[in-house]
Amino acid sequence: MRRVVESNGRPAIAPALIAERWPRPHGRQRMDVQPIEERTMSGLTIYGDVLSRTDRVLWLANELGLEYEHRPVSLAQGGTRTPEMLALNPNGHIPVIVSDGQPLYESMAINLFLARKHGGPLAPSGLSEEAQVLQWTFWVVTEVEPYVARALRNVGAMPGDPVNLELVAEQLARLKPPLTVLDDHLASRPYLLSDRFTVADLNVAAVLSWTALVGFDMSTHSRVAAWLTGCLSRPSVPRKSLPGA
Ligand SMILES: N[C@@H](CCC(=O)N[C@@H](CS)C(=O)NCC(=O)O)C(=O)O
Repeated sequence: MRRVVESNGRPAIAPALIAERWPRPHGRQRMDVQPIEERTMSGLTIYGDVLSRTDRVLWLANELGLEYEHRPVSLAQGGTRTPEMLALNPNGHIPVIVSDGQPLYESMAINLFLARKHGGPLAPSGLSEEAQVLQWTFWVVTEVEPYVARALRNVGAMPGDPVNLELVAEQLARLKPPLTVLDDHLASRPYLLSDRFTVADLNVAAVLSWTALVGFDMSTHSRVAAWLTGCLSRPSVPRKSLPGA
């Protein structure tokens, strides 16, 4: 099988190969993941599978050097709808964290909260940087993530999901205008805010990390491609194990 492996070890797959890569019917084990290194303790518990938006929270926690307990929640087995999980997030979604006894959901809110709480170079310093972090985070969830998510839902990656490669191609085409905005922005700076990696880069890169799995051709956005490769090569990025990878 033709397969490109990104420098971070993730496979990049063309849409035409997706049906081959994730043939139907799916076995549950196809979405199983190798747990990332679990560390005992703590004031922070992260609920959710690495093959979900939980990846961005795990990445941030690793990046901040936090000790945490990771509790995988299986999407395939309805793990988000158990009484325990619904008590933490009545929407029935992951990720969820409990930080010093306080439950919190919404992946980007979690990341902004943790960055702010723990500070350091990842966090915005001052109001202007905070505004930019918010701008890029809202930007990626509104201008980019809906298309990536719709594409992912139509490549048959999850049991019961449709395979509609025409729809996938349509969603990928919609990604081009926002990615051109990002590409232009990166023409004059190495990272979104300036010259250091921040939670803004992490939030945007975490969403864009999924584009490789739906076959988006990033070569037309070379600055984004280089920046994304750099972000996803950081040792703190949680490893995902995909079928056959
Ligand atoms: N806006 C939410 C979306 C959360 C979400 O939709 N999570 C998905 C996994 S990526 C989920 O839990 N799906 C399970 C379900 O809908 O039953 C966030 O960013 O946290």
